[in-house]
Amino acid sequence: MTRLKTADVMNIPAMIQNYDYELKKVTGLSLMELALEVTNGLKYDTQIHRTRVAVIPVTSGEGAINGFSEAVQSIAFHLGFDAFVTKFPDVRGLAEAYNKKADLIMIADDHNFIAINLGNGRVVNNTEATAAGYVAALKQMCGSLVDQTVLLLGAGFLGSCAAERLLQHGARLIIHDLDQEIERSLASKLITNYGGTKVLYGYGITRALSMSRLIFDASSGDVFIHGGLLQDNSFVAAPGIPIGLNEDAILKVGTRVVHDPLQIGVAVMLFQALGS
Ligand code: 2YJ
Repeated sequence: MTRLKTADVMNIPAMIQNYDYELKKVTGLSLMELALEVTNGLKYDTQIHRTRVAVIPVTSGEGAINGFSEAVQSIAFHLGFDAFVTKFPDVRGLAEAYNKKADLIMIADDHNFIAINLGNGRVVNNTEATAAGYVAALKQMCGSLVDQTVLLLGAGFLGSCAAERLLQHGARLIIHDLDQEIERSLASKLITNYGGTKVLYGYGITRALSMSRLIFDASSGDVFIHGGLLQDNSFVAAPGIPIGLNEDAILKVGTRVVHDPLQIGVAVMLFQALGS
């Protein structure tokens, strides 16, 4: 899992309105509408304004990331939550969150980023929420995933969460990972449940790209897709950091791409934690 850097998150608070405007242009849905789409059944209501969200900085491992907690808070605030960053990190921050009557806690170390709803006990994991949000974004961009071939880049935890969701939406998957053993292992697991016509693997990146107009980039490796390999009219959902497209490919895909460091994942976490 890629560790976020200050440069990835520092502009999120200042740019959140603009980000949402662009997201709506690309997917037809605002950040809130996308998160509500994932948590179908949940309705927006004034409960959000009454929900106090405490973001607690964590210094363990590689330490707090300057700007991370403020970025998470700004996303929650933008969505209408009553969000604050605790003055203290770690266990003192947890005590502060309880003392200040937080309803929902957001907390991340180097391995896990979770939301905990103290009222209903729900715990939501950022990776699962991010996968769900980006699958919804890809579906929105291209209309429907039913019988569409999606190239899934990266067969780690993010990729495997996305794979389940993509298959549940009726897509056919081509799985690609630089590590062939990881690729084979995810594909075999999915084939058991969804069948061999729905899950393909072992094609190599060039052939896989020639077969797929839709790309879900859950990789966190080096840039490896060049513009020449992308089909015309491709759609890319890229939660992986950094994005696996080089400059040519980014130019070619134009506005048909969704990629951010935190916004979609955090929005979906918040709404999934609220529950229906
Ligand atoms: O509180 C802090 O500032 C830090 N402990 C935050 C650590 C953030 N964690 C990561 O960057 C992890 N790799 C998980 C990020 C998930 C984004 N999809």
